[in-house]
Amino acid sequence: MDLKHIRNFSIIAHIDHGKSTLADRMLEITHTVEARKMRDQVLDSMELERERGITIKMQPVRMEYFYRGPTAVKEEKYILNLIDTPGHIDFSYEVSRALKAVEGSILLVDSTQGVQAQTLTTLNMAREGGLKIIPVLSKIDSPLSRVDEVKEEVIKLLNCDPDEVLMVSGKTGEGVEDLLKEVIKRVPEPREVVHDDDSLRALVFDFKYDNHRGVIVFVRILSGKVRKGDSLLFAVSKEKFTSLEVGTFSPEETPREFLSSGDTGYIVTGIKKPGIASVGDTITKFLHPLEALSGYMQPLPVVWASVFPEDADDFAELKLALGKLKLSDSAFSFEEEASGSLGRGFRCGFLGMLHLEIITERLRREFDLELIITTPSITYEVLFKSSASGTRAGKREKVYSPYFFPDDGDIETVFEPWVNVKIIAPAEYLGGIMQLLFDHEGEVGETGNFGDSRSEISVKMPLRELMRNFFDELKSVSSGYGSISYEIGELREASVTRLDILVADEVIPAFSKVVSKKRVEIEAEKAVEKLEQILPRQMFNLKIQGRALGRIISSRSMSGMKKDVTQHMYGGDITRKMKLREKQKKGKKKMKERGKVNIPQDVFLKMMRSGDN
Ligand SMILES: Nc1nc2c(ncn2[C@@H]2O[C@H](COP(=O)(O)OP(=O)(O)OP(=O)(O)O)[C@@H](O)[C@H]2O)c(=O)[nH]1
Ligand SMILES: [Mg+2]
Repeated sequence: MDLKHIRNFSIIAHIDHGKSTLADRMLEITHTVEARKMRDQVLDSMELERERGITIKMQPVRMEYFYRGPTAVKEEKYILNLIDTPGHIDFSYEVSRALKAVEGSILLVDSTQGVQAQTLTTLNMAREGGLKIIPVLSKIDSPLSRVDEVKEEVIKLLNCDPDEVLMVSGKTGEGVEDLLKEVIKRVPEPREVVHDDDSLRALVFDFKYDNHRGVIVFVRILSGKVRKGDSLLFAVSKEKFTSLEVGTFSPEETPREFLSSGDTGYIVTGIKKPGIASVGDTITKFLHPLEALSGYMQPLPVVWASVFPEDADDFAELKLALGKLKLSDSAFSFEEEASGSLGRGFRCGFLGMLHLEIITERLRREFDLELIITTPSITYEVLFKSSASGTRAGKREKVYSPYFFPDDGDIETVFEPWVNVKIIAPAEYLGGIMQLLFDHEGEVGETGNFGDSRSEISVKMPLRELMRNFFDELKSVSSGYGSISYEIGELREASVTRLDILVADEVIPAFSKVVSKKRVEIEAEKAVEKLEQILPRQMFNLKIQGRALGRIISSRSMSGMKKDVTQHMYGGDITRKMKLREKQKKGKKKMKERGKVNIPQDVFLKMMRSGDN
């Protein structure tokens, strides 16, 4: 295919503005997906994406479209390589990577909602990449659509001509075919630097892992050609491999004879070791190595949580599972960690609470491991008193895990990251939002109008407070209309302390938490109450307590009960009953090893989730 007939573009937008639904219609118009395989948001193929109705991972797809250009004598075939991206802020690393693989981007704005915080963030990313931006209003079929008003917002935002703004409905398909034509007209064709086949340069913008075929890298070919059987080299990791297959996305992997300059596709590497393929690396021919292109910045995790196997024997299996997850999610990172009482485990870094939830859910579903997951936390920097015990005296250290957060007496100063937040919301909710910001220690900066009826608020607040369920609370005080974007800012001094939770007089390290000193009583009460509700009743009475600053500040007692695990099985299979009793025995053994109370895995998951408060 000559470059003139290739277009690479993405769709970017705030969450739920209709990207994947618009992509559905494009796939239909171009006959990319057979009618019988079509379903809503067909590009959202992960089970979790379908359940939650959101896109988590970017998804490339190759479409063919016949179009007669202004100077053409007949219709010609165009290859349209689309990358659908997620809109949730936790997954914006996906967006930034997708944008390096395209020349243009559809900026979709929901005409019932208007420009939102992530519209601005993704637009900035596209601008930084020098991409051609096509502004499009979505959901114009909806009775709630405010086309004129939102169009004005978009024109102001982009400083563009009114004619440049297109309109579509992903529901009815209106305007979608015109949009495809505009993509061909407005998005520049791919540039090619070198022509000969051996000067292969393929940018790795994503990858996934296949148990049989190893790592499959998603590439944008910037120059040269690649075939099955080629001997290739990762320019950065310097690892050699042979391509087992090359192909394009339709959207499932479809083998092709070769990929060449301008194409978006995949290469099957056969590599099964983790740590070799990384996003941002460049693939070249082994015999004609070229310099790597500029890659991607590794994103900095925002929240951390540690994961331990319930059974120490599962450690190796857990390590393997995390390695595999990392091979399908390059934003995820983990490191080995040992905590006296929880044994050996891993400290994991996430880009936000939703990212954390998705990864832990995948661990549970895809790998069938019994895990202990600690309360998520941001990182603090602690300056230890010179009188502090041990080797840390006088030092300044990062603390990732609440259970390693030192006792008050050892701390000289604690520093914590602040974030610069932007909120866009209808003006009538401003009062409620200001109260919420006050509750979350926000420092309100500039407040201005955004369009006719909305406000834009700049705020600085501790990252700790942003992670304390701020997103959900903002949604609820603004009836769902408030949107938010943020970036990590400076470090400031913090007034925080460690809150421990004790069950039957033993500290459960996974439940320890770093909280604002001002809120320590409320947080202790909340944690104890929640645990009382979700902890299964034991066979004996037990106390649940919250302890901080050297004293017990909250307490509950749970009465015990006698339990026969087989009592709910009427008659039935005696071997199954025996098995259950065996299991119970094993469970009891574990209880002894781990202390007096056996805490099931879902209790850790529930305690971890902020939304379940
Ligand atoms: N009325 C109407 N609803 C739409 C239209 N397009 C999408 N929706 C609805 O809007 C919701 C979000 O649609 P998606 O296509 O998943 O949005 P998205 O931008 O891909 O969402 P994320 O990928 O999670 O950011 C769904 O409930 C859709 O049914 C449209 O053109 N008209
Ligand atoms: Mg989507």
